Amino acid sequence: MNVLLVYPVPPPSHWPRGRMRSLWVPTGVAFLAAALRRAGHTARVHLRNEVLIKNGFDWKAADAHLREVLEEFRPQIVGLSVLTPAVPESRTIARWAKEICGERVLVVAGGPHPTALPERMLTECPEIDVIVRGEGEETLVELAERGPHPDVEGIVYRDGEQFVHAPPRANPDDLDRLGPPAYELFDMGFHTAPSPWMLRWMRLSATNVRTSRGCPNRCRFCAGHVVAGLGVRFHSIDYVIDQILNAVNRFGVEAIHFEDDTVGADRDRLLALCEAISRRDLHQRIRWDCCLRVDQAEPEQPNPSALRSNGVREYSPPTRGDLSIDSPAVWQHDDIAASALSF
Ligand code: B12
Ligand code: SF4
Repeated sequence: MNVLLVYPVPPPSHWPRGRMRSLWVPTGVAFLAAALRRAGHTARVHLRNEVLIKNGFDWKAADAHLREVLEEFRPQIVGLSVLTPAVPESRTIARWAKEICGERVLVVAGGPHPTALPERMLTECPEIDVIVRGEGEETLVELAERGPHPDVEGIVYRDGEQFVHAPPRANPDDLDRLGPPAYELFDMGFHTAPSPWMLRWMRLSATNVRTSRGCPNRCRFCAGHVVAGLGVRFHSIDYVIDQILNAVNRFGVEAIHFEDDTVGADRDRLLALCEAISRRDLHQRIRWDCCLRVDQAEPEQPNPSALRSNGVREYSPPTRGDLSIDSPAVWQHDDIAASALSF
């Protein structure tokens, strides 16, 4: 089956400080594509932000390009990965999919927004047929095989005027078996182009690697748990080292951003990761950075010098450092942003 995975882009009003510059490989899409390929399907990915960055933000050309991909690839399934600000664009893309590929194309939406509000998303976007809630690798593969059915765990869909909620699907514990991400479907030259936005303000060739899913905390503003659920699940250290080696040897990166929700969830495991990086001499070859919760960044926890000698570019104890505030409402205020950065 041909499956087109589309990553819609939020409107410019939601781009941090008015600029779209993300070079991240979207991990969810990359894992979904890998699962589909393992199951024998033909997957393609289409990242709207990438197309826009590459064509100088010519929206008309970007729209025409996606419509051409739909014409030419003729997917049986179009999967949309949806964040709340990208809902209007997701609806437009779902409409194009139906117009171009016919009513029989199955339009599926997953990601934080549909997971949180499945009925609302189906009501607001009548061209979307099915919602996948939570982590979607297993659900999407089963959906491709069986179509919408009340036994396909993790889906919500319409049946006439009613919504059918299949039983929820537990997020997988064994993360290694879901990887590696389907890098072969991405333009990795684009994603690893030297950029100051991957590792704070250093113009390095870098990529994002995920070592875990989920977080043990519940910060009030954060929707991370909506998809990942309670607690944290880890990739094995061997898997992470393989991913770093792959990024260094295959893509030639100089730096890694560990994109976990919070790498400090388990201090001993973070130190074990540092040791494994040193054992393979990777600390001589790459720089890396990551996000910790502020209260995990006490000077002695984990030992900053252990991290620094391990290739960490920036370690910021709470008394002098980089306070991460993940809220557009806050970042719109330059004075707060500036004081956060010099905190
Ligand atoms: C890494 C990250 C980023 C990175 C990289 C984003 C990227 N391109 O991948 C950066 C820093 C660039 C970023 C930017 C933004 N982000 Co962000 N980001 C995250 C973070 C921390 C992790 C996402 C991730 O990789 N998860 C791991 C993978 C495995 O999970 P996943 O992506 O959710 O995908 C799984 C499922 O959702 C599902 N799924 C996803 N899509 C689909 C599609 C289909 C068809 C199916 C079947 C299933 C499915 O299956 C996937 C595999 O299991 C989350 C927090 C979180 N923990 O979710 C916030 C989060 C997703 N971001 C958020 C926001 C708001 C943004 C921005 C809009 C912020 C802004 N104003 O700029 C931008 C938008 C970027 C864009 N789309 O262009 C919000 C979304 C909230 C919401 N209501 O939708 C979150 C939840 C954080 C929060 N504030 O709570 N982000
Ligand atoms: S520590 Fe980070 S990922 Fe965890 S709940 Fe807080 S903001 Fe979300």
